[in-house]
Amino acid sequence: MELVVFGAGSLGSLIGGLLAREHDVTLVAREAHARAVNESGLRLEGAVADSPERVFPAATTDGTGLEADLALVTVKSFDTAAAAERLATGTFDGVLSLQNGMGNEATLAARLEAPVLAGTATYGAVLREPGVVDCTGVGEVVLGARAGGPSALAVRLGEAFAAAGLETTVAEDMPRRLWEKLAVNAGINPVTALTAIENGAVLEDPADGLSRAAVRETARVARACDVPLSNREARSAMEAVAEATATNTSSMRQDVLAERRTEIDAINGHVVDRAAALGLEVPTNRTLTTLVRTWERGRDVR
Ligand code: KPL
Repeated sequence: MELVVFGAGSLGSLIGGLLAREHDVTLVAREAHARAVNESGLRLEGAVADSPERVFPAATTDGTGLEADLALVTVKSFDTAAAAERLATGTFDGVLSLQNGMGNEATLAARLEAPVLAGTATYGAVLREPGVVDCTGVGEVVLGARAGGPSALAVRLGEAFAAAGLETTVAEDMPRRLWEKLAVNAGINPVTALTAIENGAVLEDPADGLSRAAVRETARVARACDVPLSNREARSAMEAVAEATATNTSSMRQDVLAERRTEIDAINGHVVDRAAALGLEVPTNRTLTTLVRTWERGRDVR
């Protein structure tokens, strides 16, 4: 299968690198990373291989006019519209969003003719340097039709992902899965970013109360949106990811450490916006959102 990974940062490089074990992959990446991959391949380190492994995807900085069976979108949520404009100049049988936050699939679908699938990924990844990606936790990719229900394209992609050794589930309840992942990110990402702790520490005193409250509020908003996600299910999902990635640096903490804009708007900010539209109070998500936005404004990265 021919695949394009649009947005080869940490997660995109890891997933793209794993897919390149089995498929023809092109990474759309920043200049230094694309140059390193084209010159020496992509080095995969950490939990996905017994010893570091080199794979050889193609890499480019230009995401226009590309052709492939699938475009995998892994850009930050605030770059989704710009990515869609460039993807619209290419030809794909399908597009899969593997991004954090809510609303990415709708942004893509509004601009693209190809069918858009939804996905979530809980692999931990850190781009150590151009051409080197470290898997800091083996997770899972879940993908399926964005409105739920069966999808032949999702089954085809699921088989392609599994053939490359990725832990993959094809799901028919993607709206619920997306809200569950949103709850996981709402509980882990801003708390780790604001307090400089690793993911596992959100389960310990004194951070645990804050994380669990953010998760509980997110599940409540999901239910108000007719998505059946109980507090217990959301909390177990967050605890499972925090345990499985206990020593990891969340993507939002990586953004804060690198003084980059975060995905707060599409994560806790989305919970706050949906709650406001429904007349619900989500004080923990509101406070976390305000704190991270204040940090962003202070660094001039908004
Ligand atoms: O999605 C994540 C992220 O870091 O953005 C995980 C590691 C799953 C939870 O924080």
